[in-house]
Amino acid sequence: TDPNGLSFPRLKNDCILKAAHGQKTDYVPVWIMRQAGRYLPEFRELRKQHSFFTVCETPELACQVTLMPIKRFDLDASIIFSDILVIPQALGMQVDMTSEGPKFPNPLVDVKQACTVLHWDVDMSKRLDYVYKAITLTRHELAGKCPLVGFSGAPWTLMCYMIEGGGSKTMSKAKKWLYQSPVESEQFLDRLSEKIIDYLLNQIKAGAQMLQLFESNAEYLNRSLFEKFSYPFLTKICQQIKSRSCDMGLPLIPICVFAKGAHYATDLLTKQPQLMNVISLDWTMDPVHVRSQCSSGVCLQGNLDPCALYADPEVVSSLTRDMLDEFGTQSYIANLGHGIYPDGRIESVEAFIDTVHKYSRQKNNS
Ligand code: 1CP
Repeated sequence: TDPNGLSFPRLKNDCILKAAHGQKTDYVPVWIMRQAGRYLPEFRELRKQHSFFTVCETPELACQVTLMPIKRFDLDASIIFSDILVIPQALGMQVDMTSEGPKFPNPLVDVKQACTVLHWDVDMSKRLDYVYKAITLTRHELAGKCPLVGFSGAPWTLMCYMIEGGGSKTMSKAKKWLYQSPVESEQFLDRLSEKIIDYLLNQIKAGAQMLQLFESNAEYLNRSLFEKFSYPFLTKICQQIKSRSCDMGLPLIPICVFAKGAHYATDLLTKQPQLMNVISLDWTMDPVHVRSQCSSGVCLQGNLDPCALYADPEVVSSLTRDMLDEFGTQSYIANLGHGIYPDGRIESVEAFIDTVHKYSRQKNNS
């Protein structure tokens, strides 16, 4: 029985949690960012009937989609079906999901407006209730097959979407805030952090067994901007989650940070293993180099190029073995170096997962 009275089926596969805590595992655990997505025909079929946010907001549908990859593949984690943009929505922003990705018809204009127009007093425990319900339902439906990962966008990445109104090649509008109004930007990021902390604690309460923070837009920063506008908030979020989980009698679960493109800061990211238990590397980062900088106790995650899944299964297996040779087989979670693309090949996904399991067992036994 978890705290807060929820009782869930017994967990049968805790391999990823062991790896995240730096404990010895018999094999390398594996999951795939965006594993419940458009590369799955059953997902595309379901999306014909329901809009993206209807799926997110309907616990039964979110649960059904979360389980799709688990039914097909031998994965060591599931990740709740949702999106990082539910936080801007909760703060009162309209988000439309188009075929080209998310679009905000009314992005934030300036710092002053952001303070007045957003619903900062929103109660995250109520407003995003559908996410927590989906998590609790999915924990039951998983029947202990593997742990359930919860997630949130990190403050800088959410700020980018809220200002740019969608994807951008440069993030120049969002970066303008950082250079023109650094103090107000920090205040804005801090307020977002508070909302994220609240959101993630509610996910733990609902049954999340590991968390991932997506700082997908770290690639638009450099070390000095990252030190000011991202790292302090990632640290604060992890610190607060750990200490408040403790105070609230919630389980102390591992946190994974994915700061895409943060080459310039892998030393910072890997120096607080008690806060940031897992550091996820994107597909351009060198595992051997990052390992050499790591404090002991840090678990690394990643980082096969999502495009490698376009290759034939034998080639994928060979690339996966090379990746395991570089990362090693302990304190390691295999994954892609970013989310899987809509045209990723199913047979290549199978080859990836199968090779991680077989080759890591073989290496551990030799
Ligand atoms: O029409 C559709 O079905 C839309 C495709 C889609 C899906 C399947 C979007 C739109 N979001 C999702 C689900 C999603 N998004 C998950 C679900 C769980 C899983 O991994 O299986 C997760 C974890 C996310 C996280 C997310 N959303 C991130 C962080 C990860 C990353 O890729 O860097 C980001 C940046 C988003 C925004 C977003 N939502 C959707 C798209 C296409 C995007 C990216 C847009 C862009 O490129 O800027």
